[in-house]
Amino acid sequence: MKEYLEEQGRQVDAALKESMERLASVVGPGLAAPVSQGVLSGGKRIRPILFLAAYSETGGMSSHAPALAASLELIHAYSLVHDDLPCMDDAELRRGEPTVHRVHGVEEAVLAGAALIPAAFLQLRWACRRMGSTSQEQARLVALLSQASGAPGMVGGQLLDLLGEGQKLEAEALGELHARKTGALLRASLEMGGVAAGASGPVVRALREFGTALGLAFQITDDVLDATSSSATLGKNPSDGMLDKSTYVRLHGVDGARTRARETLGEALAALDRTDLKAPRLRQLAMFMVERER
Ligand code: GRG
Repeated sequence: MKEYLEEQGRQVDAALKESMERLASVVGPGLAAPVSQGVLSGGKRIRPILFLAAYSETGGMSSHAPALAASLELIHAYSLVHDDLPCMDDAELRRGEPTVHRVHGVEEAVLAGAALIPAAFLQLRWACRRMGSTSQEQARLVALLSQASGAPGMVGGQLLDLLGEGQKLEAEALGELHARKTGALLRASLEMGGVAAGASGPVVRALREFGTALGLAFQITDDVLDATSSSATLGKNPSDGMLDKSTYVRLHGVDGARTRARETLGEALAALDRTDLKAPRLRQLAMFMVERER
């Protein structure tokens, strides 16, 4: 698994570097540095890796798939740059380094994050052309990425998160918040893998169900890590307690949240069991996402 993650990560990083070179030539030196820091500062690359696993395990064969996968990481990178801003989580550290606004300034970080959103869609279009995707596939991919990243997904989830600070959210409200804030982009990574590979409707639906449960399991694990890990391991300062956020650890305790994460992982795997999709890599990735240490 370690070698697989490293190899997939290298392919994604190569596609991201190429994407950053193209972007640097249009954004100019003032924004190239903060944009690059946001994108190329490491991270697990879990969304593009999920895309690539779903793509290959549903029959996709194009060597340009990492370029399409990169579009998901560009959206993820923008969300982290903006999430760290003083008006959001006001974070000092991300991936073991000072955050983009601490290094380059708040205005530059706002603009760098904003530049990454259209860049992600241009990256998607660029990759689709190289992969020979049909116009119908391209339209579905654009719709999936838009819904996952916009108000119905990540941005709407972030609003629920801000509104929920200082309140005790119950399981249902917390579930909706995370299904949108974190779950939507993870789920879209899987669905987009299936769509790009030309997978059948039932297979894409199974990926969607798998992604829905996996997104939740990933977030519960995130809450456990925030409550139990150090800044050195996480590469960021644990912040849920300080920001008075509702979390699964608050609802169930650390052990209860760990149990809930494993149960939800079981629900994710069961969604794959209901199809004839064996998908060993997706299963391994799902287990890694719940057992991870950072
Ligand atoms: C528009 C100003 C403005 C703000 C919006 C959209 C948004 C900011 C924030 C989205 C919230 C968000 C950052 C969700 C993701 C939560 C999460 C679990 C992040 C960590 O993901 P990992 O563990 O991180 O994959 P790495 O570093 O490995 O990439």
